[in-house]
Amino acid sequence: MSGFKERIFSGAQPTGNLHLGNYLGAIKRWVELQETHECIYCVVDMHALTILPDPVELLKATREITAAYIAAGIDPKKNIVFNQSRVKQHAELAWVFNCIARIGWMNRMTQFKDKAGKDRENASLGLLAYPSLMAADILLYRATHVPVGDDQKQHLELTRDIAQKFNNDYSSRIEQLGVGIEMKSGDETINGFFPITEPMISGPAMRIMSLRDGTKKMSKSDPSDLSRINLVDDADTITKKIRKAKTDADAIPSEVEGLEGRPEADNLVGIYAALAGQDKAATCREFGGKQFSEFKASLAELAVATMSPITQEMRKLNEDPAYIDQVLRDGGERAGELAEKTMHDVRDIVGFLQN
Ligand code: AQP
Repeated sequence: MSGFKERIFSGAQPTGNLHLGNYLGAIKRWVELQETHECIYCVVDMHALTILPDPVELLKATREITAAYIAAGIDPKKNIVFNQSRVKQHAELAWVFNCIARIGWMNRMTQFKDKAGKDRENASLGLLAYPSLMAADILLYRATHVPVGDDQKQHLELTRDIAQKFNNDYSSRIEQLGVGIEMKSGDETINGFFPITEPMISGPAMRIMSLRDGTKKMSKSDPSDLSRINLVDDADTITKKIRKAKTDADAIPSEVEGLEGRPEADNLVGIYAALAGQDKAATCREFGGKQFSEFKASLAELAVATMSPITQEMRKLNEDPAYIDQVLRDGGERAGELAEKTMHDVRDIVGFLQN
């Protein structure tokens, strides 16, 4: 992307315990990216409100998720770690984007369709507008890259659509105020205010599936606790959940093509590969011909070795809420400064009087 300084933004919702899917699909990547990029990691508590959690649970989960970020290896001094609701400009920019985005775009979002279910008329307006707030989260910091799991791909495409439409709708004003940055749009070079953000979705853990059903995403809201490995699970629980994970009767294939049409096998091989930092083909070569009982024992051992230090650190951090609150306050202040810079220009661009 030309012109814009590379910056990472991502977040997770404090809607319950983080699980292995959140860790492998997102947080592990966030930790790696802090070595090379300026990163902003958010606990998106305003998004959590779309499912109306108990207020006391929301407060608790906000602190716990922050503890999980830090325990996983995110350095809150080097990066910005904060909770979304603290920086009011998220809501302010989301309103501007609500006036840019089209209802038809929102209605097409599969996450909205899944979460609203059959009774769409009764779903909250917040649930429908969720992707518009997500676009605001990202673009408030003019983030160029967003590392997320595969389930967020459609929302990121919509973020790009919103940025593009804003840049087009206000192109002459952006030029007149001199607040744009040159960037490529197809073959053309245009002067845009918001970057067209690149999603970062790759590797064997883009979409970790439920341990009980290889066709369903591993999710915080799955009623079965056996369907996921929570970051707070102890070694015995992790081992038990992997032992009970659904599989088929065949052995592990020696080549990755042998996983086709075998969702549960594909998922467990993918989890092993992501934990071991290899691809699925390497895992198939290592375990090809072995029975699941043997593979699951190795997978459990690797999962416990990877997760236990994080779980222990999380427990320690959870006993120090004052430290967590201080991290979020400090991160909120630094995020707020960046956010206000963007929002000040946005107010000028759209024509809000602010002097
Ligand atoms: N199963 C998954 N595999 C890979 N990545 C995943 N992510 C979520 N589930 C998986 C990624 O984790 C990041 C944070 O997710 P989130 O908490 O903001 O949202 P979510 O996708 O709504 O998570 P859940 O667990 O599925 O929550 P519920 O059940 O409440 O809907 C994101 O980058 C996401 O891609």
